[in-house]
Amino acid sequence: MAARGGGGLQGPLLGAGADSPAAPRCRRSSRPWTVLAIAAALLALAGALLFLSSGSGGADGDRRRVSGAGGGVRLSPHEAESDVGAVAADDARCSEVGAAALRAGGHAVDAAVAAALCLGVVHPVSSGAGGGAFIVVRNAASGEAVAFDARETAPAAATPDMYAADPSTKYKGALAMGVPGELAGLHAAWSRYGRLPWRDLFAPAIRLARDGYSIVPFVARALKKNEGDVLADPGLRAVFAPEGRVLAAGEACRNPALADALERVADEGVAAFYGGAVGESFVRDVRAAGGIVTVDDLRGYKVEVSDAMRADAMGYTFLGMPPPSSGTVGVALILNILGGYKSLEFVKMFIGVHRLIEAVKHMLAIRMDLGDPDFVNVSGSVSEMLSPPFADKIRQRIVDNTTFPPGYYFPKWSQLRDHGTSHLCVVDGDRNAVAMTTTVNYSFGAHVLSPSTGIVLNNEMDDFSVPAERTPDHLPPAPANFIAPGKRPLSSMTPLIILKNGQLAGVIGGSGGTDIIATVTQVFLNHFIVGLDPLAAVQHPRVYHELVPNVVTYENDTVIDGEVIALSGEAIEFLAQRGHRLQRSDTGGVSQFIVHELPAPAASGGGDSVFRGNLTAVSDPRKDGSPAGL
Ligand SMILES: *[C@@H]1O[C@H](CO)[C@@H](O)[C@H](O)[C@H]1NC(C)=O
Ligand SMILES: *[C@@H]1O[C@H](CO)[C@@H](O)[C@H](O)[C@H]1NC(C)=O
Ligand SMILES: *[C@@H]1O[C@H](CO)[C@@H](O)[C@H](O)[C@H]1NC(C)=O
Ligand SMILES: *[C@@H]1O[C@H](CO)[C@@H](O)[C@H](O)[C@H]1NC(C)=O
Ligand SMILES: CC(=O)N[C@H]1CO[C@H](CO)[C@@H](O)[C@@H]1O
Repeated sequence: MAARGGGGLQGPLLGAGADSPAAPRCRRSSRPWTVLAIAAALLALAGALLFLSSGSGGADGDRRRVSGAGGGVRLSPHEAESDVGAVAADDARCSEVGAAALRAGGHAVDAAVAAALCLGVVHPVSSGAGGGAFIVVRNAASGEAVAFDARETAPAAATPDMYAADPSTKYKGALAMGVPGELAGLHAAWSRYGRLPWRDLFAPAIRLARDGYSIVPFVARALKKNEGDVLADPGLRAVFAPEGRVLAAGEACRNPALADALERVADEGVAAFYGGAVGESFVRDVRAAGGIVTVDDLRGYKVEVSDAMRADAMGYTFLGMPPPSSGTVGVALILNILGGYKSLEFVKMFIGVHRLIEAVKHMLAIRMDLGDPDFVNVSGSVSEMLSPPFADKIRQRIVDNTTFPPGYYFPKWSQLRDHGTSHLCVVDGDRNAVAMTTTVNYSFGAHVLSPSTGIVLNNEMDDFSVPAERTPDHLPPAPANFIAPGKRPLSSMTPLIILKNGQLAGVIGGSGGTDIIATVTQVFLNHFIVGLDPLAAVQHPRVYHELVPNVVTYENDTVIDGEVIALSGEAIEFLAQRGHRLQRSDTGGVSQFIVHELPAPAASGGGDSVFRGNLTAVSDPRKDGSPAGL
């Protein structure tokens, strides 16, 4: 039998078959993760690289399940299966909170709201009520797909030069905060699709904030890394360093002010934040810390609701965010560049990595023409990035035996270097789907916590370009992305819902700033094109590029649960021979992924009816997340 992804990792090469009946897949969780690295190295020797070779498709229905429905099947800490519904967040507790909403009869949106509120409490390092989000929802029965842009906006008092006097205030301190959109976005999506009471969706998050929750290793690491700033801010210190040192993994953390704030928003609705008592307290704290956001800014915040952007590539349809996200068009452009080669077999080989990197470099150069469509006309750039003939022209500029300095890719504007964030995927029993990426930009956003509300301030203003910027690439800052009141900054966030022949095929997205687009592209290719199973597709070592500096960063890291994720030496050698400069990285993107198993094309023909296949949900081991199935 052919190697099959995660199973195949240990299968044919190590002899003992994950495919043999005596070794059910569920036992994988008890195997030492180092086996993965050894297997990966062996496979690399065999010549398969970016994506481990695999004979059969990842969605071909030959996977075994350990048990039937009821409780979701757990195969590894980072994987869950269900034929009913699933949630993949980057924290086990919040995946479970989302799954509980589904069990209570909720729509995928109910689960996403409950899980996002939970993340804001237990992962304040990545997201929360003081941040913003992109939410893509597809209703299976109608096929309707809607994009909710709840990204932070520049406050009314913002100006293009507001950070000229002290550039550090663009990312640190209350002046770095954009008007938060998170709660408004959750409410807008819930108003349209939610089935459960708004209040009920808050209950788990409120309980965690009030009764306390355990700090996970990922958050403990971030606290340690930012210890100086955490101790320096009275709000952060009270919650995360109550005894004068930052909390360690396993210690209990309580945030009673956040519990109270969430309770009011649960009871009174989002108006409590957007102009009401919670918002007033929040703004008072923000202004005391030097911010310029006003209660009127909160009152005037608007979620942008539009049809999801549709892009077609490699035989799949992608539903995602329109600009100011550069993610949907970015992924589509890369896939259309790669999809134009005669056969896709190369994707499994070393040359696939080289071509991918080249496509990423071209995409990065082009996407900096994008910005908030309410302020700049990006329609020309968007249709170009989605057009196959444009991708063909770029492909002709890719050379298989070499890479080029940045100038070759015609970068006009300095790159956006964004960060932070958390991505979650939900599919419910009706096969409605949600892809949501939420963020406070940086670890702990602006490094300020509002003491009266327990909410961490975002530093999303950092995602704008500013005229006076000294950029690391010595290119001018992108004018399409300059600050203006009410404007939203360009983003790399890439929540996507994937369709095949009109049926749901998967939900995907990631965190990690500029690396998000390359992350999502590689996970997609690994599963849908190479045929790795969903877990292996996420685990597989990735490569990244930011165009400037002209360096490929590759993963070689031991993640939290001890698993080693490392690009092979042979791959590195192959890329070096083509002139790539390589640098090891231990902070790549993080991806959550749900695959909906569809019948083989020949077996389909169910017409317009919604197919209900098995779901496999994966939370990236890089952030030590766990999904939950029903
Ligand atoms: C935006 O630009 C495109 C060409 O790139 C043009 O066709 C269109 O008319 C412009 N739209 C507006 C509103 O100016
Ligand atoms: C790449 O191949 C071309 C011919 O196909 C050759 O002219 C060029 O020197 C090669 N470049 C490198 C870096 O090997
Ligand atoms: C990855 O890092 C480990 C530990 O530093 C090192 O021993 C190994 O050679 C590295 N592997 C590659 C392929 O760079
Ligand atoms: C889901 O998986 C189970 C067990 O492998 C299988 O019996 C069932 O047919 C699958 N359902 C669908 C819709 O493919
Ligand atoms: C404060 C901060 O670091 N913000 C991050 C927001 O994203 C940009 C892009 O990476 C980072 O440079 C900033 O560091």
